[in-house]
Amino acid sequence: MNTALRIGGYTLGLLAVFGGALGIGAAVTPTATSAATSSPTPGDHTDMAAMTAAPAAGAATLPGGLMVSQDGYTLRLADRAVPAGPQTPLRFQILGPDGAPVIEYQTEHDKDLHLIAVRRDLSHFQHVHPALDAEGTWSVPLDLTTAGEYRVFADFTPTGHDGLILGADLAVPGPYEPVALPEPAAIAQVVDGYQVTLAGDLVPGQASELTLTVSKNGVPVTDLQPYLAAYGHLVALRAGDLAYLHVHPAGEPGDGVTPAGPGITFYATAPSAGDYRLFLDFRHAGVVRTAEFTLHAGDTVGAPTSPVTTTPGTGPAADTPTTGAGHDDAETVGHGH
Ligand SMILES: [Cu+2]
Repeated sequence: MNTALRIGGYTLGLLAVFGGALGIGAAVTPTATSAATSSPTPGDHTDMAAMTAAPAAGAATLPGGLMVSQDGYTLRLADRAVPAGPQTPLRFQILGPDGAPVIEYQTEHDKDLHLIAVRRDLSHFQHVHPALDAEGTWSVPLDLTTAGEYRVFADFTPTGHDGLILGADLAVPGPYEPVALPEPAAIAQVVDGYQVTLAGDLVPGQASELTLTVSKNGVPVTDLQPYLAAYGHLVALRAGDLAYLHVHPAGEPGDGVTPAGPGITFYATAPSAGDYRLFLDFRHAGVVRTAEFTLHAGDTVGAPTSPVTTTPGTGPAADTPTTGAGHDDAETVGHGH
């Protein structure tokens, strides 16, 4: 493919992304292309991908988790509101294009479906794995001790389809005080002497390398245990609308090159500048713990200043320690409920 065609094809893809149904060719210039993105390197597949993916590019570039229904699949919660409590059952179905509950899933990261629940102020994060019954209804208990507006995300791959992340609101009636988003910080203190340090910049619009380094009592942890087919599982949500970022780990346990710590590397794509909340689940000594960070996309993570606590630091009203909160693993650290 010559350069002109390459640029043309690439521009076409961008137009599909940015212009939606606008007529193609109206105001296309190569300059606009190069200004809008980094230029494709010779020989890569960016141009072809842009062309072939053009019809679906608009949908593909929308961040996950913002919609309750996408590509014919719908997340249907059994209840829009559930009572507060430490073990409140959540029941839901994934409805397929034919309107029937989906029963066949493709396993990703060791599970057929990952469920993330978080209060809309980005506190009270939980990552659990519901059970599926024969009728296609998923169920899992959630720790909804604290009232508020929650967002529930189902992260799954229907057999024969690309992965989807659908989101739905869940109300937990009762009085509550929203907590402010903690300031960006490069260090998260986790209970039991664990500390996690974040290095890397979240650059809007591109896969950004983030490395989270785990230590315990000041000693680097080099024997992390696989959790969900990785040495860590990272969820990143945009403050403001809880857009769910695409994140994938660099390497996996047993591939011969990925170390079991202390560093865990991910690639995360932030859809825009702004603030994001990151939740790292990692497993060590048989226990899954979570470290939380606020990261501002577009800026550099500064030198460590004052250590910032995770959930407990979000305010005196926060009653749930970050660590161990919300995992369904029996071995997870308990904390008073
Ligand atoms: Cu999961």
